[in-house]
Amino acid sequence: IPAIKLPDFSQFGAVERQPMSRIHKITASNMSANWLNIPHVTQFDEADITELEAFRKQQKKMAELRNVKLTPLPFILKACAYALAQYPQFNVSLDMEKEEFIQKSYIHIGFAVDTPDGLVVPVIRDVDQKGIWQLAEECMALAKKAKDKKLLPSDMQGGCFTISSLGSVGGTAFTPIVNAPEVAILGVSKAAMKPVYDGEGFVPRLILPLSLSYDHRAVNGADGARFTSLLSELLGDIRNLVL
Ligand code: CAO
Repeated sequence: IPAIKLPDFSQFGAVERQPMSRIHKITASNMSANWLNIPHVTQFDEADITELEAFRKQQKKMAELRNVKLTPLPFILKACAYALAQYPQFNVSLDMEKEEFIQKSYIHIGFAVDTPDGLVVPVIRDVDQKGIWQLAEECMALAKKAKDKKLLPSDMQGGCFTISSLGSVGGTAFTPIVNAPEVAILGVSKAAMKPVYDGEGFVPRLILPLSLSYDHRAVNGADGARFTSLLSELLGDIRNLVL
């Protein structure tokens, strides 16, 4: 592809050059490769998390006793694990040379962590087999390790799917880039109170925006919509997660 020619910026005003961090260099190279190799589609959806949020708030005392921070992320991890089990076409990698799908029978999910040095994606193993408290503990421990620059290569390997949560920051939707060799990534934006019609009138409900990008070579559009509909259903009533 044609390179981008840089002008001499100093002709426009003062500038300063800084070397990229190692993480920035790796991220830049991976993002370009993923963007150029993967035909992306992003499916948007919403989940009504009013009840989930009430439940999460009820757990505040228990969270303090356990010394963990319980955010929506462990619930989203659990819902994604359930959806990956239900729709295994999202839990594959593509071997285009051999023209084969590599189907995984484990469910390891990465989550993007924003650090001063750049973006890293630690991976939680066997999310389907873990409870919410354990997931909350592992999220906290891995995010801390990431921010302290202590992640080992093995902490970032083996992911089947990634969650990029910008919920604590803001935004209504975005189009995340698939983290190859995975074939899908879920972007989560900030939940907001919205008026929802319940058949009789408008009621205030807490709505979580979801943005699922997937590799259209591996997943078709109908499955993309099925996957986010299931996530919306699971997060709308987390009792579904124990079924
Ligand atoms: N909507 C509204 N509020 C949300 C939310 C959402 N979707 N997700 C989290 N929050 C709230 C949390 O509940 C918490 O509030 P309380 O203390 O009142 O409970 C607050 O936001 C802060 O949460 P957090 O950021 O400490 O924890 P988290 O589990 O949401 O996220 C982590 C952890 C590591 C994912 C996050 O710190 C992070 O790094 N996010 C950035 C990821 C990123 O950069 N993605 C882009 C990648 S592509 O460039």
